[in-house]
Amino acid sequence: MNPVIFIALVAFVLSGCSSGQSGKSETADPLATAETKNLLAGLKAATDKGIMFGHQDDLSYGIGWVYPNGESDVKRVCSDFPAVYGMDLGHIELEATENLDSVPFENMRVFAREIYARGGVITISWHGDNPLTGGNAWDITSDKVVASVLPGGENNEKYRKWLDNIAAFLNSLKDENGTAIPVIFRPYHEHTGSWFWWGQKLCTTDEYIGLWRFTVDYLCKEKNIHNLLFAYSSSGDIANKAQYLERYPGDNYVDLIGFDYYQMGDGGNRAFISDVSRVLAIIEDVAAEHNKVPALTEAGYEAVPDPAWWTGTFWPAMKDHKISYALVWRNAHNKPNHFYAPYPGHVSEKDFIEFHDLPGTFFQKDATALALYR
Ligand code: BMA
Repeated sequence: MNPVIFIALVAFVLSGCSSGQSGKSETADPLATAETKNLLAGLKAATDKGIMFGHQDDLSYGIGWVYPNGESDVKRVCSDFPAVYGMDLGHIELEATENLDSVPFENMRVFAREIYARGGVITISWHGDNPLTGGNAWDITSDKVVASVLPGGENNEKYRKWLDNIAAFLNSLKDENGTAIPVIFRPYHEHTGSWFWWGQKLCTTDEYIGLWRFTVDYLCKEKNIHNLLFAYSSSGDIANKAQYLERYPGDNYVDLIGFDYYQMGDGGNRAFISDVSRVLAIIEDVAAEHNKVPALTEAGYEAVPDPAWWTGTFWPAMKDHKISYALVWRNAHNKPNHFYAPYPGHVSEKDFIEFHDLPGTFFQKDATALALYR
């Protein structure tokens, strides 16, 4: 054989026979929709350009307003929506009409359409109740909960029904043409800590991995949901790669990897910068080795009492890293001082506008320009 043809053939075979990006954007769900695959590729490519800003429940409520009376605290401050929008499915398992933070699931459906139409990114977590005790996600009175929902466990049937509710909701996220809206699903987060029923001390490694794989397989294979990317995210207490990967369910079950980290108390700015930066370096490494997309899946400083926190602490913690997004937690409207993004009149308002204007931060207008779904 002509050596040139031979080399070309070998290269073709090694690239997985694809004409595209050598399988570089393979989703955990091989049957993921084209838009979902494009989103993963788009997120990956965008890490070279900047970091998207995200906010939990951004469109649902804020300081002094509840949908539909307002729109977004972030937009009120910097005239731009976030690029990433967090939502939570807690209580959908109970067939409630509102989630655990009083957001009607019906509203989330409307928001998802709006967000997708303008090219924003949706990430959904699940603070699901404790299926064994009937308590909430933070009920850690038993270490038998995960085992009880796995196949052979007494709550497996119940858990399947819970996932049916999750599947029905995810399946209902459609644009006006009936196209499924892609979502980054982030269940069983902060599992390296022990404050949720799926946490480190509440189940074994095999049980956690079993829970993750069962959930992904059930949604993708049994319920045929194909608009999901899966995000694996630990808590911030990560010392090294081995610890981060101890309960990693495998490359075929994960698309994004991240961790959650909050600044607590005064004077914690330096610790926030050094800890976040150190753990980001760990997950960037893991992401490179496993071909996943890294992100700071939750972060913040409750009530942001530092007027220069955005450009003085938040940005320095991540600016030297190539991550997809950093999402701050919700601006509760009925829980005093429980907010993580500024609102008009807040002490960090001016600094947040500067943060928005940095070339390396992406908000909605930038995300729209990135055309992540095409
Ligand atoms: C926590 C707090 C709670 C909320 C939960 C799930 O961090 O914000 O008030 O219920 O997240 O969103």
